[in-house]
Amino acid sequence: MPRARRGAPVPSDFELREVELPDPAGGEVLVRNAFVSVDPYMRGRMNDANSYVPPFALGEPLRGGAVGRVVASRNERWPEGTWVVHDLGWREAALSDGRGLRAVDTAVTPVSTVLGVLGMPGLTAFVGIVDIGEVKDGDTVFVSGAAGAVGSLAAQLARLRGARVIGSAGTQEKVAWLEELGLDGVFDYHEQPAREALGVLAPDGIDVYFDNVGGETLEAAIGAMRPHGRIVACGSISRYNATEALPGPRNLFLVVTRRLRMQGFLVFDHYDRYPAFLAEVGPLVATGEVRYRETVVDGIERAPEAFIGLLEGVNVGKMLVRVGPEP
Ligand code: NAP
Ligand code: FER
Repeated sequence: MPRARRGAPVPSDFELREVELPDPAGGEVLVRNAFVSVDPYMRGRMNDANSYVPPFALGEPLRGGAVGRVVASRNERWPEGTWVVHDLGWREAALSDGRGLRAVDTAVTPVSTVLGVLGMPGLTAFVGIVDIGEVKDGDTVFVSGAAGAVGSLAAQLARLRGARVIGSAGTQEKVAWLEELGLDGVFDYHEQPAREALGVLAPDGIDVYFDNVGGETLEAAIGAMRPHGRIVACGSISRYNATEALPGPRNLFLVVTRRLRMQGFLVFDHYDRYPAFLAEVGPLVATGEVRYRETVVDGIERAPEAFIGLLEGVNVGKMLVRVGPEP
């Protein structure tokens, strides 16, 4: 990435570079990627600001999730032919010292799923619904960004726990898919303000709000919360490209009067839940009881376009870039 960015990213923020990779040295493996991931958090890492992870370094490949096959190995733990998920990001091939690799089972579900419904976004949905939101039978749950990677699983997991689920998304195609998934109420936030839609779809209020977008939708959800409700603060994508600090929800005092709990979380703190998540959601995905969609863009040179598109809402489900052969 050649420069830090204010506002929406543009193609000239990115540069495609061809480099020769050396053969693996002792302990190293060469991974040929099939898919690289584009995720909303990457926008934050393009700012010149430190968080708990450093920003992307200028001139270096963008780090992030990717899945590929070990094609040359000098590391006994990761023999040639093994499929692995790793964090070396946007490239066709990567040299790894073996640290941070996780083996991928290619037998049951396509490898792409380890970056989406069975990967980081999936775990985010699981932790948010189960651990943070404590969704239970009879709850009314509202999920924004409901047709996205995180949101579409969050909505389905809430339904499977016996909740009545309302979802919002940004296009008619997404609304139609969410209706097909059996959500109890769906609206397009471009067509109808969230406050109005929630008044119609959840006239008795909501118990849990799974927030992927922030902004006006968050304010509307706070206004619709029932006493002792829980707000799962997962993301705030409506502000990721903002060039100045935005005002918070004007009705935040309702947190006090309605005794609400609003809790933020980062999935990186919850990888101890990965086995429980996979045990529950893996079989549901394999049988088709939980459904997922992916929007796939072909070619590493199109990763910037995929990322910019993700922030604009081009994707249904998980946004991925295919950069090499699948199993
Ligand atoms: P995603 O939902 O698959 O893709 C992003 C979607 O955001 C777009 O498709 C678009 O859909 C929507 N969007 C873009 N601009 C918007 C706006 N101004 N207002 C409302 N929606 C907008 O991405 P994801 O990976 O599943 O991530 C979803 C959210 O979870 C993001 O906020 C992300 O930062 C957060 N997240 C948090 C964690 C964590 O650890 N806390 C982990 C992963 C993801 P529409 O067409 O519906 O607008
Ligand atoms: C995300 C948005 C933000 C995310 C992580 C962050 C894993 C973390 C931001 C920070 O630490 O500043 O979607 O997903």
